[in-house]
Amino acid sequence: GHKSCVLWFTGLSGSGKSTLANAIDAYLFEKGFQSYVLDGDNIRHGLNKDLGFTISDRKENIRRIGEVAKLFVDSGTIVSTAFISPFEEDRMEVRKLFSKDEFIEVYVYCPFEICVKRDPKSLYKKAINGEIKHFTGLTSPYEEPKNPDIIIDTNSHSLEKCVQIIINHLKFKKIL
Ligand code: GGZ
Repeated sequence: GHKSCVLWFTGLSGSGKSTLANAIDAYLFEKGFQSYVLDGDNIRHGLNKDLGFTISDRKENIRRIGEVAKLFVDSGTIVSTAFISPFEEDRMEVRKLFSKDEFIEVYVYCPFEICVKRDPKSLYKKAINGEIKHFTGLTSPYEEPKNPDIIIDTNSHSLEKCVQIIINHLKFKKIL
């Protein structure tokens, strides 16, 4: 068996949050553990399709995702959330929904210039050309986590190494 928790990934667009969350999910599934990923695909297209990218919409986005993540943790699942979640205050509010060991904030660090270079969806290009308003890191702020439980540098480590760092943390914390 295993304990439930939320792996709360935060970082810039293109930093690797979804890639990492999905790789963790695949690892846990393979071990027979109960795991689920919340990301833009299943949240912003459904529950939160009324929300855009203004500061107040982002805050409400994160608040709702925190509540949904809590339901998953109550169900016994290890839930990985992959949202920019740019504001320290909002991440702190979500943390309060959980017990000390249930909320694991993972700062997916990647230098801004590298994210711009990666630009897998050409969103930075569009934002630089003014086609997308208030884009994180350009025209909307990203507040770095002050006290993350884990920092992962996706520019310096392979995906496999990043997964291993997180799995080791889960084992160290006796979640797995
Ligand atoms: C940032 C945007 C924006 C703007 C669309 N700013 O790289 P992606 O595409 O797949 O991830 C980004 C995602 C950000 O949504 P979140 O729900 O994670 O943001 S927040 O936590 O701040 O509410 C990006 C895409 O949506 N996207 N417009 N203006 N990212």
